[in-house]
Amino acid sequence: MTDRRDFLKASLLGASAAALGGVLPTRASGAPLPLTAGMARVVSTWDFGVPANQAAWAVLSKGGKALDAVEAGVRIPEADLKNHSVGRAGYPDRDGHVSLDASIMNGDGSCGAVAALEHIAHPISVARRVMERTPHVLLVGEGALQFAIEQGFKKEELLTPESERAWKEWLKTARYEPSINNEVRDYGKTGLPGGPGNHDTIGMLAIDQHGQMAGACTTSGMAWKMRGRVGDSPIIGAGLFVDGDVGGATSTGVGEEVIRTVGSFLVVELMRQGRSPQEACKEAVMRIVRKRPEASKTLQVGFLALNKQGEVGAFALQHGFSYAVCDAKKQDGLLPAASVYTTSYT
Ligand code: SD4
Repeated sequence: MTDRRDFLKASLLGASAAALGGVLPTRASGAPLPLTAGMARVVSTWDFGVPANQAAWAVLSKGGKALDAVEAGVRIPEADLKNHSVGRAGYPDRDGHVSLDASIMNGDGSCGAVAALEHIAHPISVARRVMERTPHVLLVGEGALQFAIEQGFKKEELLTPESERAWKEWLKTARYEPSINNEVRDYGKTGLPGGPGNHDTIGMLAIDQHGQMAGACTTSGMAWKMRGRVGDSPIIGAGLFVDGDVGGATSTGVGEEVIRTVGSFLVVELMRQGRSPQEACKEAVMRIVRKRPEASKTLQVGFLALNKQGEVGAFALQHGFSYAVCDAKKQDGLLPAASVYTTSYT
């Protein structure tokens, strides 16, 4: 029964991948094959991962470092005024403040993060400075802002007129209902990075030509969240984890569920025990299903993983999670992830 369901889902996914102009399937799952030594690859969450990967690829293809690539890559959606779930123009909290979370991690275990950071358009670059210029891993709120300003980052108003309008519209009901973004979106076709939903994080993982790995994760978090709320994205082990001996993982969706299961760390540890990236992502999602069987039906969580051989896997609770893959063969691949629950395309 399960096999038949999986088979049907795999066929549908293959068809969707073709429709999206994705990477040509090289395995039954549609995921690209492992890399040979000296080749680079970058993967990231959602359709806005396509242009982000291209910026990362500009670094990787010249022999640059994975760490520089992931920072450069995720700065693209952070700067995108049409993207309301990452960086500048992110939707605010319920009190109208845009507050951003980000983390960055190297395969050698060095990492940095910022949470509830306001007024700075590129939290990922502040996270990198935390990693490289402080003895700490995570700075939050006022302290993170003070550090950013000391480091020369510009203090700006991040609430755009469009985001402000959306927030005022939301205030009419003020109901907090994270939506499941399960439209299969294509960045190029819809022109709607971030889509109509009220959340979506970019998580990016890269392996460079020297075999080094790094990851980055950045978000404005759940739209209309409580002031001071921090999600999984800046929590090392939850929204992002990279161990160069094994691989990396990142997550998107309702961060509370990912924090409860320390999701990205779990995915990497499962890979360490021999699971493929796909199997590891699926098991991390199933952990949420088993712990919270009812809640898991109504919310989205997706994991994306890249092991040190360059194999890629992704899995989500709900249908509609997509991930972008970029390497020397294809720079604009977008693939739909397999999921536990299948809801209809809208
Ligand atoms: C958070 N995980 O703050 C982020 C939001 C997100 O898709 O990824 N949404 O909980």
